[in-house]
Amino acid sequence: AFLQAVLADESFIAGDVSTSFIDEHPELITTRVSKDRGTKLLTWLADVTVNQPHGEGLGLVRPSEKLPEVDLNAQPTPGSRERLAQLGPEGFARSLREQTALAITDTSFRDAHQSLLATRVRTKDLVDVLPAVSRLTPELLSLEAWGGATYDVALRFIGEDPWERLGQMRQALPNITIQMLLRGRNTVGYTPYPTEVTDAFVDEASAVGVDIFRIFDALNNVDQMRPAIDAVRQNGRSVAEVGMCYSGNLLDPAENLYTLDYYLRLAEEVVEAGAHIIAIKDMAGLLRAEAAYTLVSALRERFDQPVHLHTHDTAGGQLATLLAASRAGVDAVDAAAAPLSGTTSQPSLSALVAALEHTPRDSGITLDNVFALEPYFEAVRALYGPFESGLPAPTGRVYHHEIPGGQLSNLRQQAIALGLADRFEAIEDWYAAANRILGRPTKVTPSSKVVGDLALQMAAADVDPDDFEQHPEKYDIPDSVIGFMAGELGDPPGGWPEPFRTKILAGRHRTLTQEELSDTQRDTLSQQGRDRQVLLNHLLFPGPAKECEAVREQFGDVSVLDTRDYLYGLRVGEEIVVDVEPGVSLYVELEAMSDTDERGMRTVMASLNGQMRPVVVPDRS
Ligand code: 3PY
Ligand code: ZN
Repeated sequence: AFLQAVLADESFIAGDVSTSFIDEHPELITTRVSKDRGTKLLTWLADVTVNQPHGEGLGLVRPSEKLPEVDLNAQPTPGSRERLAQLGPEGFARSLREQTALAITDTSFRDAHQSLLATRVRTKDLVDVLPAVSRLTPELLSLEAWGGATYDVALRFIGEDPWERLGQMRQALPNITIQMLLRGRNTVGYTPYPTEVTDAFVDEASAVGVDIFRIFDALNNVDQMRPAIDAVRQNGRSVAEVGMCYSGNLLDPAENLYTLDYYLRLAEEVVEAGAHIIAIKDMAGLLRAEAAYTLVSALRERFDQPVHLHTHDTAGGQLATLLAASRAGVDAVDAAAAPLSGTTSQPSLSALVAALEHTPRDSGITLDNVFALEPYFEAVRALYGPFESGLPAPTGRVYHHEIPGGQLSNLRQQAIALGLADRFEAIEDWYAAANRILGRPTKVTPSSKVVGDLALQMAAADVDPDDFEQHPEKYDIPDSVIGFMAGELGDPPGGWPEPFRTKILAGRHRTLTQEELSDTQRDTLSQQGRDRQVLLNHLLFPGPAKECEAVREQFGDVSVLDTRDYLYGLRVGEEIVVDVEPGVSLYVELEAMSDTDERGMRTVMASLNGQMRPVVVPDRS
């Protein structure tokens, strides 16, 4: 009866339905809401509660309940951040090279969830644990916490502004450096941007919170990285870590491209371009233990810069690689919290810290403190279950197809979409064939996408790769492949595959038009602050930036919601507390839900700070 009364209520009936936004965003709900923040958030919660896009989320624990007990009144021990401020980037790199302890970067905040959970981990889950991390593991070299796909995904899928994420992480982590992954001239996108954009992006990222920039180019072309390296070096306070993407197996006598010599020559260019730190970026997890020993020994013998090793544990053996590199003198390595480690992610931080304990290269990190943080990350992983990549165990097939960690999980999802879920090994074979046909380029965003696009195209049409290579003119060719062959990503390390390239490009002309920046845009890019951040969002990801703003307009700042509520909605009788800002909380309780009416709508009765608020949402479930 109460529901009936509410349904008849004037104000409820007046809540008309806006359509234009919904036409573009059918995934979003249609009720027009009052402008107040609580009602907007309630609208999001009501929609998720009715439609359960990710299921009920039964039995899931809030990660905040799993935070270790830490005295938050105690100041965190000074760490790498203070060291960088004191020594400057050159001195910081020198001290890294001189220290005996193996330095460790924790990737749980970026690459680990990019590689396991489709980059979906939200700001709240990243920030809430940082006060504990800063006090329990202050010996970490850095937290890799920004860049790569996180920028795009925050705007596109999470309704979050990446700059706000960075600022919040910075505030919560005063003593450990924050590291980001920068795709050279592509910054955090998929195509090259003008130098002004790179400069502004790096300057803004550094001002808001990034200390160490790991820069790479998908084809190991140092010229493509130079603007980013220059931009990082320019401000005098940031560290330029320059990556060499690793492919093949340098110990294999049959390897004629990605040899030790190749990497030493590349390292020379990287150092000459101004790298403070040399990174080995093993994005697919191909670097075997003994090869790591050989490569790291040679790099440290020839160069003064510290060497930082990044790998993915796809085949399951990469702890051995980290330890072999450690014996060869590698200065720093990457690992992830155990619950977010393994397979397409990095090796386990606990296993690494334990392996080094009481050895000359003891990391200095307290093992008990590392595993004290694990229940939190375990709860986070469970919460994001719907975004799991579906790789249940290590796979040795990576040595054959060389698919990078992040892409392997993506491709599995794409295979499902193509109806080839039960033939993933065939997709892997097509990927390996595409790799060979395209001349064995290094494969990492965005060159990995080119190879993946070709593989999926051949898979969808069930093409014989040899016939494709001989007669590409007979087949549809993905745009990205034509662009790649036209040199849009630069020259690949092994040169161009001929006559394949000539056949592909015959009769096709592509002219890349790059939009000119306006004077106003240039002006905005020259000054640090919110306007510049918003402009960068729109320059890098025009569509997603608009979508994110539309989500904000309709639902408010959803980043304040707990992930369990954000993804799975409310349960009848349960009260949740939403801290919208320090000192301001909303108390929300779901009282009842109506059945679906003849218009396909359901009314969610919830109380907001004790007041009943009916919200009507379309039932799409
Ligand atoms: C990215 O570019 O996002 C990567 O993680 C590359 O390895
Ligand atoms: Zn990686």
